[in-house]
Amino acid sequence: MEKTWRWFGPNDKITLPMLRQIGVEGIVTALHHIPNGEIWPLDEIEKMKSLIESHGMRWSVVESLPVSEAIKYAGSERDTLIENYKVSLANLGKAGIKTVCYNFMPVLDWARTDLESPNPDGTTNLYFNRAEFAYFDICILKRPGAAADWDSETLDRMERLAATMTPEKENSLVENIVIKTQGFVNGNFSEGELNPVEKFKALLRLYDGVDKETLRANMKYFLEAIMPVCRQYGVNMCVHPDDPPMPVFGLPRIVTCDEDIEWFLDAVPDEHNGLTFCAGSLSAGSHNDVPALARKYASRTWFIHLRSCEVLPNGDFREASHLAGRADIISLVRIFETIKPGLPMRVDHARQMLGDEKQGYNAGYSFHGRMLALGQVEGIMATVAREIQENRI
Ligand code: DNO
Repeated sequence: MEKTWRWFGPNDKITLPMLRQIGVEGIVTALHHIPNGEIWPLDEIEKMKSLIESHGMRWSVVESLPVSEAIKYAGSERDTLIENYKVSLANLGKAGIKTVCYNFMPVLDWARTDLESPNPDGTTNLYFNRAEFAYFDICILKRPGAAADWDSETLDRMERLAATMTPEKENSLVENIVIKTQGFVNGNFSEGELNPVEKFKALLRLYDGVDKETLRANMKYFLEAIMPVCRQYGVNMCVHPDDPPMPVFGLPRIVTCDEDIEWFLDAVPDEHNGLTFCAGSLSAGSHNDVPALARKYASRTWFIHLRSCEVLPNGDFREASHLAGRADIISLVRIFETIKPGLPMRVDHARQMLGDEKQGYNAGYSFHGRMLALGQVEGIMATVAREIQENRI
């Protein structure tokens, strides 16, 4: 696997020289300054590429070239937006950047309720609390019919939580779900948003009447439209699984499990239509056997996210260490290195430790925590390389 790292561009407090020192080979980034839906000009792409190369690394993967909401819900501007997307893909292909990660999640890119959940050793990590998420859905958004989407155990927990809620706690829940996890990856929301809840509701309304079948049809429409450009320039698209891998806010989700992955790969059976194997998102669903999915879909995978979740008996999930949790990263490295060696891989959502929490890094993108995780994964990679060399696997 190629050791890559998600870097948020020249404003990232973690600099390219720092990444070079810790053994990163490839950079995963995007032109974050270009608004969603607009064309990525070739000269801007070349500028970013040269900057990365001047520090002895390469621009391995684009994460993300965002798919605008109107493409997902099939708004009137969809075809114009797809044309822009195709030009950006062609420009990336001309510059030699051939792996593009995107997602097809309506409204919300990923979701957590707590971004600094404390561990006994003094580190913190991300956490998804079902009762808090249900509270946001039912009591803050006041989404019609929301209660019917939650199980009785979660609703009981939510009632108990409601009794202890304060305006400050409500506010931080909104910040975590709508702003802090979204602002840096999703053009829908930004820091300092005046009325995030109203904006969120307006976005949800765009999906009125869009069910799973419709969203699937819209994804197929998008993929079929861009495949000719991908073939012409050798660009590999890799969709990121939905995080968490289950429906939220009554919105359909279409990349959550084996059947979903099989569906979108078969719907557009072109090798350029592939998967970002995000072990973390997939392991957050107790329905997913992550190593089995890796074995089945390695050949259509173009990019790997290594992290691992632990699902608790009440359905909450937390990010585990990269050596623990449901993902079984040791098996995943064996599977990918034997079936499709050399894919770009980045560690993801590591803990905050040793002062990370004071740096204001994007949620899930600490420095020390990710560096430790990368070291752990490097150890696994070296062990697996030896196993392969000695014909032991
Ligand atoms: C969160 C990330 C996602 C991912 C996008 C890809 O930490 O894994 O934001 O980059 O969903 O489009």
